[in-house]
Amino acid sequence: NERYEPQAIEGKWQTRWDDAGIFRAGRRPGAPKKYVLEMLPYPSGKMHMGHVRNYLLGDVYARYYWMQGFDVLHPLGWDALGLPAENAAIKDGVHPAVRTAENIASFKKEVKSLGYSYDWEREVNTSDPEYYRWNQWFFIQMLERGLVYRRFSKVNWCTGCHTVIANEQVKDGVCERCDSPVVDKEMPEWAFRITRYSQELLEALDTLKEWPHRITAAQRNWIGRSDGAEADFRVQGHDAALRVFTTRVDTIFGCTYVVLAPDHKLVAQVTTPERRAEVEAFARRMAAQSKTERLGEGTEKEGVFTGAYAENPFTGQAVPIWIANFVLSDYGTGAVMSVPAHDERDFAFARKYSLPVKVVIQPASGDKLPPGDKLEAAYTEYGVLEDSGAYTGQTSEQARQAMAASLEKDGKGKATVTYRQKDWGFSRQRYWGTPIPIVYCEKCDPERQGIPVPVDQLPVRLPEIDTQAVLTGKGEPPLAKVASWVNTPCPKCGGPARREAETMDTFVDSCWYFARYLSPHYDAAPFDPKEAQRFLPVDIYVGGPEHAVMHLLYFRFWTRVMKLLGLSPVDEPVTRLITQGIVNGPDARKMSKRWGNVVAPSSIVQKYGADTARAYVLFAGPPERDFDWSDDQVEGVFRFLKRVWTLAATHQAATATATHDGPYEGKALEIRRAAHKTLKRVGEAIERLSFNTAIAGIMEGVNALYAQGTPETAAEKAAMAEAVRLLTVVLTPFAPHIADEIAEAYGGKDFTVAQSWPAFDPALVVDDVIPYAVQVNGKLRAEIRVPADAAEADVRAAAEADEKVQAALAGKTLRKFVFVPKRLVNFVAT
Ligand code: ANZ
Ligand code: ZN
Repeated sequence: NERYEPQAIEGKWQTRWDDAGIFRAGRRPGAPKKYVLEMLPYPSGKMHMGHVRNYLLGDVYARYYWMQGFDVLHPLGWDALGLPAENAAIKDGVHPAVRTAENIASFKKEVKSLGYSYDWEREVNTSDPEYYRWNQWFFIQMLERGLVYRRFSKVNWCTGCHTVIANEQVKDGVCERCDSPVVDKEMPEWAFRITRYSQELLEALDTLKEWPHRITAAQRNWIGRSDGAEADFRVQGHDAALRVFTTRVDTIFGCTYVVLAPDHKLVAQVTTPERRAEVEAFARRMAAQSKTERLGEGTEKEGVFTGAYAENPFTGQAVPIWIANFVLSDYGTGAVMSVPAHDERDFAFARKYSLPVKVVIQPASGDKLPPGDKLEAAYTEYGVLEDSGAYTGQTSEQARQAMAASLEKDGKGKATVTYRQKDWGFSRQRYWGTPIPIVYCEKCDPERQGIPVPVDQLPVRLPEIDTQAVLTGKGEPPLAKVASWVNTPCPKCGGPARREAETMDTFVDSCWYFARYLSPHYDAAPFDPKEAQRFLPVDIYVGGPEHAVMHLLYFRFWTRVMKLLGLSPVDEPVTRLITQGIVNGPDARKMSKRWGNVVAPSSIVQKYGADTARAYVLFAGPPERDFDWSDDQVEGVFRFLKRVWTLAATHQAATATATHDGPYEGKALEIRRAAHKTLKRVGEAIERLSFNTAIAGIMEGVNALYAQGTPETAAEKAAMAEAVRLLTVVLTPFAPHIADEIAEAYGGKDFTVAQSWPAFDPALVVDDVIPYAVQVNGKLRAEIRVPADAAEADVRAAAEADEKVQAALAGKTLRKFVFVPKRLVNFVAT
């Protein structure tokens, strides 16, 4: 066929791939494995370009790895439970299960139209009782091990969604999803004791070498380990010591007073008779204030002297004991050592009450601070100790450790570790979630701790409901209204009991779905441990960076639980994480209904075919960066595929069966050089996640082949036939349909993806390699070596792949890229 008509060939190949089962994981049992995964979608009705891009990034690797001889697992499933379907049901009365099934069907059709290499036999649907049964099973295992517990706590209650939502979902006091105000509510709730793993989760971040730095940094910050110390100050004239908590024990020689919370238990004991009236009045006034009043931004720091003195554990020096509004009794030890020279709050307080200020830390730079009485502001950085006895001259870091050790040795204190991370409350007052497998029986369980449903009675299924009567969005949790379901015999005594009416946060579903794909219908456990041995961890995981701290932390936690339960051998779920950038509309705003700038994938597939849609989205920019949609570029990519088609069609009759044994010279050699260089370039670009330059490389290769004109001799024809076949190889990850169509026309017997990725001939790719200097903001950061004729995009990609350059660019926004051919590149970033 002379004309490139994608619509005429794409469906055919999709069916053939499916029928042949070429994407079935496990079909190469002896080969090494690769597990390529994209974050499972929430099946809203329509697929958008963000999904297209997400799955493509995985798809390129999956196909490439098949061609590298791996046994590849590349599955897709549905995050089918959750709020949006239930909120929609409240509006229009359509049962969430019905809507979800429809959405999945239409979403899946769109996914299929793009020709992704999924193993559809592994499809998982989290709203299927066959799936959520294992959420319940995990819950019970974790309950038995103290990793699930019931607590009373202040929760974030969304007044719009009528449910508890996670801290991370509250943005400036309103719900991230519905923009309604979020209020505090005291409620019993179920929680996972994720904090038992805080330290492990933190330490293991160092092993995640192939995760984007900003994701591991966000997790580190979220876990928020803080290393502090407790130290005892003996109270003079009393047989008592007050214990302070500090994160800066290195400043202890600069402590000039200590402060107790007004309701600290030592206050009454140590206050001197002459100070008693004033201290008691102050404490009473504080007791009448709320925390926010006491600690609010505009609240002036105030306090009173107790009349008593305490001795610094290092110097024995006596300092006055105060009480003040800013010290809380329920944080740390309820007592603070104040170091006005090095803490802003203490500084303000000391100036206000004319307490001494003593400098004990000097900047590491060598600058000198003025003496305490001349100091204008606290110096709060780390530095070098002075006037600190045996510790003088040490750095803050050294002194913190040495001083904590000394306190511990003398029995006067210890080093402490605290974490900002909290346990994960996962109770939700919604219908469309996994029922929590718990029963409350007044007789067997008067404390209402909850009795777990016996494992052999799982799953606890969601009941059929009268949607309009139950999903009202008001009052008690929906399941509490379903009498026939909520009333159940007690598993212990058989007497009347009630089920837990709350359901689980859907983040539970996404904690372990990647393992369910291993054996999606296994029914002896959540998944087959033998398959876990084979396929875990996930080698490549692609998803949005917005999941940095919830999903990506929760599923790391869950992976540890799966190991604890003997199900899986791995500590970490994912080796390499790729976070994709956003697809903006043509107007540089994120594609969204709100802006009316959405380009529907189906419209592109219909007009240009899936291959153009795929190649364009991958060509438009590096995977981790945002890009703005451009219709012109879509056209350009379509024209490029047409050129590929025409090249193949033009030479097919004359060359497809050509053979040549002898040497290749002149034009024949040039054709081979162009083909092998392209092969090399594309393979290397894929390895370093530079799909845009891979496609640019194919484009240049095609141009180079056109430039050679019509092959005449047997050698030239054989070279051209080889070149076209190699083109189909390199096109396969990006534009697989056209690749298979051309390969077949050239006598290919098997799908391109089932062939092995050929090695390029080193003799054909030799090029002069030259050094480039890589600067960031004009400063030399690296030197890279690239082919002398490398295009700007390749030089840039090679520069961006350099670790030192990445480190220098981390956290910055690129403003400008300067390219001086054959000499240097410079990234201007702020
Ligand atoms: C001495 C010191 C010197 C401090 C210095 C800081 C800087 P984070 O990091 O939030 O844990 N603190 C301790 N307990 C307190 C309480 N109950 N109420 C109010 N403040 C309290 O904060 C720990 C720091 O907060 C501690 O370290 C203590 O002040 C104060 F140059 O101790 B620091
Ligand atoms: Zn009972």
